[in-house]
Amino acid sequence: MTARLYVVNGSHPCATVQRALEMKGIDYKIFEWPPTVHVPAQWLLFRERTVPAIKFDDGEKISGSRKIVKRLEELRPDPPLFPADADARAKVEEAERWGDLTLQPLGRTILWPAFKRSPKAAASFTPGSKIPTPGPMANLSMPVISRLEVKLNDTGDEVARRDLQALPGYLDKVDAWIAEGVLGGEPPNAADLQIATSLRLLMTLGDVRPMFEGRPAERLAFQYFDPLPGEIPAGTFPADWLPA
Ligand SMILES: N[C@@H](CCC(=O)N[C@@H](CS)C(=O)NCC(=O)O)C(=O)O
Repeated sequence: MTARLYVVNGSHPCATVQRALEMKGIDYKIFEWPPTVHVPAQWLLFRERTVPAIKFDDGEKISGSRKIVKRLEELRPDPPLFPADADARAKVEEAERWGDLTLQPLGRTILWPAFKRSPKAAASFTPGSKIPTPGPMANLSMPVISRLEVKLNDTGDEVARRDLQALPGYLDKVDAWIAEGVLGGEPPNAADLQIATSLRLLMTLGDVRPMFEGRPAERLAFQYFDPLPGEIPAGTFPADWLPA
């Protein structure tokens, strides 16, 4: 079995699926879209506008990180990404769902307004890309890309400010799941893969990193993944937007 995974550089749910494919030992190739181009292109190919999406060699197409991971689990049960015990599985599924629906959006609602404010941070993210983009070109295009992405993701300064305030509460939830043993085990489960990639992306923000310091959630961000290339400098957001 082989697959083609459609991604955008830096996308956290794409990294989740990539690792799941690697754990399952499925051969795959990456197709990387430039950001914003992926929206109409994905719609044409998958009838959904988001990445990640996958096409298997038998023609099967799936869009959405949780749906893809679920299908990978059916296709290749070993190694398992969900516990065999029903109660433990329900907890991992709950954490995975929360990671997708509640935590994952912050990687967009906070990051895109940050890029709009600090477009010159774009160059620092290019080492992660398969599309060879010179740093100055990435910086030049970021004001336009970030404006479009802010619109596409229904975000902006007010939303970013609200979500920055919500983040410590979300990190408390992650810390509690780690203490309970739902997250943070070896090998990672589906919820670890979903949540760690969002934490790692948020930690590219210099304004956000202090919120993680000394927390179990900080360890989880890099337990299964290397740090993401990219840095949005501290001071991008006004100090009074950040939680005390
Ligand atoms: N929660 C879904 C959605 C993923 C998602 O929103 N991906 C972003 C990139 S990180 C995207 O493609 N956004 C484009 C859009 O919203 O139109 C998943 O995990 O697959």
